[in-house]
Amino acid sequence: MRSWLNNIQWCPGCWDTLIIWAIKKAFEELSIESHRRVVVSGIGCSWKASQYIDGYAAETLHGRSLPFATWVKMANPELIVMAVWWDGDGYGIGMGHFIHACRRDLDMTYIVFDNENYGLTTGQASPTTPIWAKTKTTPEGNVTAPFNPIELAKTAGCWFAKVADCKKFVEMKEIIKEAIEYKWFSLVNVMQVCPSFKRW
Ligand SMILES: Cc1ncc(C[n+]2csc(CCOP(=O)(O)OP(=O)(O)O)c2C)c(N)n1
Ligand code: SF4
Ligand SMILES: [Mg+2]
Repeated sequence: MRSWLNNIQWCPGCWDTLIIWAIKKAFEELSIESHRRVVVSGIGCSWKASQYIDGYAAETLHGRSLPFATWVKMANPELIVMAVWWDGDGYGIGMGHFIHACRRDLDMTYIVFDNENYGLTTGQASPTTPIWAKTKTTPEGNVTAPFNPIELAKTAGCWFAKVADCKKFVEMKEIIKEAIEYKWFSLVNVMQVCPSFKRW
């Protein structure tokens, strides 16, 4: 059988691979077998993430993985449900779903691969692009301040909202494990390296 690493279709040097690896290790170390987990992805560079993680998987529409994941959890509360999203996906088009998922506070884990830009569509500004960063849609520098997803999550009712850094593998994996074990809605915003478009 070919390794999942041989199937990766991201740009050379993309750190998405490390995040997927950390999620896989987290499930493994928590002894959560593949038949008990469901990974739901949205649209962005990493939409194939759910294919690279053993277990049940669904690839949904841009901004729609949380409502889909909510439905899965409500249909079968025994399943360990994870939604994987990206900054444009989750904090742009999917923002309404994010806020309501925090408010509902169901037992699900929400991982955001935050590369601070729209990578799949080749580098436009996203809701987390830093001020003054130059992107395709902000050639003179971004004049709109990014918001803070952690503070927003807490305000909306989610009490497990943490930042992880994809360059610190062990720490990232431990935070993901903690999030999976947390019995309510948990957010892990992973700061992700995007060598193709994040130049700040
Ligand atoms: C409803 C809808 N609108 C727009 C798009 C086009 N689209 C695809 S990916 C994307 C943004 C991707 O950025 P992000 O969510 O941050 O993921 P990344 O590629 O950076 O990992 C957009 C706007 C789409 N697929 N569906
Ligand atoms: S655009 Fe960025 S996030 Fe997307 S695959 Fe390439 S390096 Fe990775
Ligand atoms: Mg992005």
